[in-house]
Amino acid sequence: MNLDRRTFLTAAAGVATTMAASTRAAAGSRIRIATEEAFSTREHMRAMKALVDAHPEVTRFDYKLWRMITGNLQADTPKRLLDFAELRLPEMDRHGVTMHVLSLTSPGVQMLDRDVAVGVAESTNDELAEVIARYPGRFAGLATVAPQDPERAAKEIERAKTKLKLNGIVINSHTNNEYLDNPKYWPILEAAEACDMPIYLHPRTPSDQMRAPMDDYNMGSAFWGYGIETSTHFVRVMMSGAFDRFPNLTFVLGHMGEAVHFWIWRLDYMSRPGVQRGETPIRRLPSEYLRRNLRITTSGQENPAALRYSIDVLGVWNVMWAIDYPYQETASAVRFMDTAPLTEAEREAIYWENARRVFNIQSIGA
Ligand code: 1DF
Ligand code: MN
Repeated sequence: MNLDRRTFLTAAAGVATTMAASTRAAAGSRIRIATEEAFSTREHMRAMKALVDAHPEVTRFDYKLWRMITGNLQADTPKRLLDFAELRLPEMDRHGVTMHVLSLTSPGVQMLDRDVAVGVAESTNDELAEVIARYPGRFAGLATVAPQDPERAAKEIERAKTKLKLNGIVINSHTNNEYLDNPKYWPILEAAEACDMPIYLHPRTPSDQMRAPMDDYNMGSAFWGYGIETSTHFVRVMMSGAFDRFPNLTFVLGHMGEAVHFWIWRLDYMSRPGVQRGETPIRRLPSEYLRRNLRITTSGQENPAALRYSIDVLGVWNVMWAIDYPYQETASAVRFMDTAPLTEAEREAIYWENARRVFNIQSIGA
C-alpha cells in the first residue's frame, strides 16, 4: 500500500469516527433503498453456461468471469445471486437495508443469441415480479430487455411497466459492440420515455473497439474497463441528440456516475460552437443534459469527496445510494452513507427519497 492510499484511508476513517450516527439509524428506523443490486435466475445461469461452454477458446474477461460463475453454483457469488430468503434478506436486515432495487447481473442477456436472449429476458422479468410480490416492500426491480431485438424490447418495456409493475430498465452497455445511439435502438429509447421507465446503463466488459488496451492486467473488469465502457456509452448517447429527441428520457449511471460529470466543465468548453458542437446535432450544453437527463448512484464507490462533488454539481436530487450486492459489502456501503459528511436532508434524499421518485416505488418496507 502506498502512502497516498494510506493517507486517504486514514482521512476517511477520521470522518467515520467524528460523525455521530443518526438517532433514527440507531433506532433502526432509517429507510435505506439500495439501487444497483444484482440477482440471477437458474435459466439465466443455464443460458450463460451453454454460451461459455460452446466457446472455450474465447479469453475475453466476460467469458472468463462467466466460466467462474457458472462453474460452481455453490460458490459464494452465484449462491448470493440466486438467493433471496436465505442470504440476501438476512444480510439486508443485519445492516438496516430496507429494499434492494434488483437487476439481472451483468451482462444480462446481452451476450446471448437474439431469440434465446428475448426468452430469458421475459422469463427473468416474470420471476422478478414474483419475487417482488413474495416479499412486499423489500424489493423493487428493473426489467431486462434484449436490445438484440429492439421491437420486442420496446414491447417488453411496456409489459414490464403496465403488467409487471417493474421500476425501470437495465441495459448492460454495448450489445454486440453497438451502442444505444444507433437509430436501430431508438424504439427502446422511445418506449422508455413513453413508459416513464429510467434506463439504468450498467457496465460490462468493453466493446471490441475499445478492448485492446484493456486486455492486460484484467483491466476489462470492474477495476477500470467497466467504467470507461459505460461512461463512453452515455456520452455517445448524449452527443447523438437522443435527449433532444426524447427530452424526458432519463439514464442512471452507477459507480458515482462512472465519472462522467467530473468532466462537466470541459464537456461544455470543448463542445462550444465552432470547436466541436457544430459537428454534432445537440441543442443544449452537455451540462444541461447531465442535470436534466442523468441520475447517478454511489454503487461501489465509498469516497466522501466524490460524493460531495457529485451533489454540488448535479444536485442532491440526482444522487442515489447503492451497494452493488453481492460484488461489494453491505456493511461498508451502509457505514459510508451513514457517516458521509452530509446534512440529514441530503442523507435522506440519497438514501431513499430520490430512489422512490426516480423508480416510482409504491410501497417501502415490510
Ligand atoms: C463485478 C462488479 C461484477 C460489477 C459484476 O457483474 C458487476 C465484479 C458480473 O466486481 O466482478 O456488475 N459492478 O457492477 O461493478
Ligand atoms: Mn453492478
